[in-house]
Amino acid sequence: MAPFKKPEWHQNERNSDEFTTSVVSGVHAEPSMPQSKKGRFQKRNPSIPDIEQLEQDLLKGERSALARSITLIESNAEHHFRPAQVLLHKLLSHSGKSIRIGITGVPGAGKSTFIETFGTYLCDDLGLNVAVLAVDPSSKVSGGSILGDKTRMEQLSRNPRAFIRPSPSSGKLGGVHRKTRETMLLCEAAGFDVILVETVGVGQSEVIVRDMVDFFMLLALTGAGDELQGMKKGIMELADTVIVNKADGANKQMALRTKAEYDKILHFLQPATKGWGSRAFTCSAMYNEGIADIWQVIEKFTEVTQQSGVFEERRRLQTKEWIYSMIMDQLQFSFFQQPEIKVMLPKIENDVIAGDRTVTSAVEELFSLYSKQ
Ligand SMILES: Nc1nc2c(ncn2[C@@H]2O[C@H](COP(=O)(O)OP(=O)(O)OP(=O)(O)O)[C@@H](O)[C@H]2O)c(=O)[nH]1
Ligand SMILES: [Mg+2]
Repeated sequence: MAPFKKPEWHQNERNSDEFTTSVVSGVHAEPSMPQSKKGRFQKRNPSIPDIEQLEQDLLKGERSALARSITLIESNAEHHFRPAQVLLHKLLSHSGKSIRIGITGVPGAGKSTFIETFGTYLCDDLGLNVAVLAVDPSSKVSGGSILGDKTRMEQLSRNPRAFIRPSPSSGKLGGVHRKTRETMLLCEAAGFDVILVETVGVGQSEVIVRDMVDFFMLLALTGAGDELQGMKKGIMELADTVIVNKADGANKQMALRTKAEYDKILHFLQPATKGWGSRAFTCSAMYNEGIADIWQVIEKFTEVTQQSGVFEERRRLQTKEWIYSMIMDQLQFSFFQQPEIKVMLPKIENDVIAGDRTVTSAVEELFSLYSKQ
């Protein structure tokens, strides 16, 4: 078994912490809220956990505290929104110290099997703590989409160093995007070294995940040339590596040929990360072959991009982009929770549907009501 080695990014401070803190405190949180007010707030809402206790337990790495914190972040209940932001604000300075890895690929490419094998390797052979998250923008029902995956990650889900969380559902208090990013911060504060984010379902999840991770990998299948042609060039342009999975048994030779073809394509594409030449590799998630090599590629990537500053630069840009999506969330939240809007919206909606007024004038009236507040 390889000796435990803390990855280098543990020693690096995040430049963007300050940036994030100011946004969160400015828009959402009330870090200086007096004790008495907090007490009253909590009495009125018995479903809100004790935030300070939660913070302490989470920082100790307690799984139940992490799970409860994520539930709070994911909640679509209005009275959970602010306490969740207060908790995040408290934890921000403890976040940012993991490597965030996104994994995409067509259904059946072996993403879940790969995460099971790769995650187990990181936990057992390298002694790292691994959190697995999933992003499924189409998910409307909480916890639905990855339940099947938990059974595919049976070994990993029992590993004391691993934590697996299903994709959150979207809701009016912010989409999957915000919830997954915030969950990532919570996992980091709880001491996770590696965060694996699997894209679930087909759609725009690849772009969403690319925007929240440091390293993005595309898991591919062996296939004939035309299959490769059919592959969306856009997705290959996002990938820091292409891994041809299922390189085992009779499929192995074909996998090596496919890898060579991907290498040729990658060579001509704009690099996904400045200063990093994306390359293709093969592996067998099922038979645990080529897995350690992939980790070495990720370590090399981290080393190269941290030295060049590209790593931090990407995180800064991602944080900046996050600000805008949080502003949208907050605007939406404050609009729909305003009492006058709540009263007027159904009435105006009916008028529009009945053909008594135009959508534009209806929205204009709602916004003038909103801006009077
Ligand atoms: N031979 C072989 N089979 C594999 C390998 N990896 C995965 N499989 C099989 O491929 C099938 C799909 O694997 P999953 O891990 O569920 O794939 P996925 O990409 O997560 O699929 P979705 O979640 O549906 O998008 C399963 O039957 C796996 O057992 C591998 O390395 N070799
Ligand atoms: Mg899967």
